[in-house]
Amino acid sequence: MKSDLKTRIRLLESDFDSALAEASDLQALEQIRIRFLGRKGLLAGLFGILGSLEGDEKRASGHLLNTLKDKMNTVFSEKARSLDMQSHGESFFDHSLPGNIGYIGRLHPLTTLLREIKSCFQSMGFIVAQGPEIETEYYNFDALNIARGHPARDMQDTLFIDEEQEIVLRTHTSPVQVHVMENQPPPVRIIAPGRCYRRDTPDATHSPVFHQIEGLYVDEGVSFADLKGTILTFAQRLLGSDIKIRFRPSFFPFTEPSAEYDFSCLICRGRGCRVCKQSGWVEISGAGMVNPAVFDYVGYDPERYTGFAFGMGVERIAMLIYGIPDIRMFYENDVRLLKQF
Ligand code: 2U9
Repeated sequence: MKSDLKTRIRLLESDFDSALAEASDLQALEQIRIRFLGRKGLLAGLFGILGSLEGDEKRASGHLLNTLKDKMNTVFSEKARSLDMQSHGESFFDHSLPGNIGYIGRLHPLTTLLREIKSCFQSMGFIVAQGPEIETEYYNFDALNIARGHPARDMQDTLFIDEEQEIVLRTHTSPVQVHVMENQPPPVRIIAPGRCYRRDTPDATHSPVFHQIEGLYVDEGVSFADLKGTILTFAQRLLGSDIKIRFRPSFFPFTEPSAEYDFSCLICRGRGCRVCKQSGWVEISGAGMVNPAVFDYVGYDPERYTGFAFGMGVERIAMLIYGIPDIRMFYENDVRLLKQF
């Protein structure tokens, strides 16, 4: 009897679902109500059997039957409402159902980080400057004291649009600073964010297209200490007040003296870990005092004005912050990555 009643309950549910699915009008539905839910219907018949059971068996089967009764009444009512609305030429829509929120789009992690970096410098009085991504060799190289024959200018590193016309895809956003200085006297306090292009074979740390933010501050009396204070303030506003910075001597044609700057490791905060190879430091980018030769190109008096400049690769910082192992992941539009931000 026990397994018989539970089996009959399952069969009744299956027969009811099939009959309801086939019902196409209110008359057919009424027949189903009488057959399954009526006072002398199939469901009432199973409750009759219940009366002959005892103890746990009776409790378990009673629970199954009451659950089935609630379900049959609910789906029957929804079917009746649907057929009733159809008979009036309306389609049934249960407005009490939860909304289908779907997938809410998000900003790309590079966009978010670009906005955060810009905000750090804007809070220090820097203004965002934009410029063309297709540049002449003059603005991308010559005006930055990058002489003809310099390795950065050859075909290995630069994407030429028109070699004869000396048109290139900019390899950094430095040309933007040149345009700004050509068009205004000091003080200049700008950051130049944007896409840059290099003839690089894509791998885990190189991409032909990447994002840079460069900065430039030119005025009377600007010093290397101002550069260090600006980079430190940026690092701590972006990554936390415990972050430290350090500068190491370097060389760039457009800055003298030049330096590379490091942040204390974003992960271990300077204690040493796999990311910083136990050094406690991660290299970020380069900076320096603007080379007076650059001022000559834009007509600034190097006896009166000094300035500092810095660069940074946005993908590199994003990979450190978010722990992304491969730069190419930023451009694959894989929702499995983008949904995590
Ligand atoms: C002007 C004068 C000087 C911008 C600078 C760097 C150092 C630097 C890149 C290295 C790879 C950024 O991380 S990266 O993508 N750049 O290290 N850039 S100083 O100096 C300028 C810019 C404009 C007129």
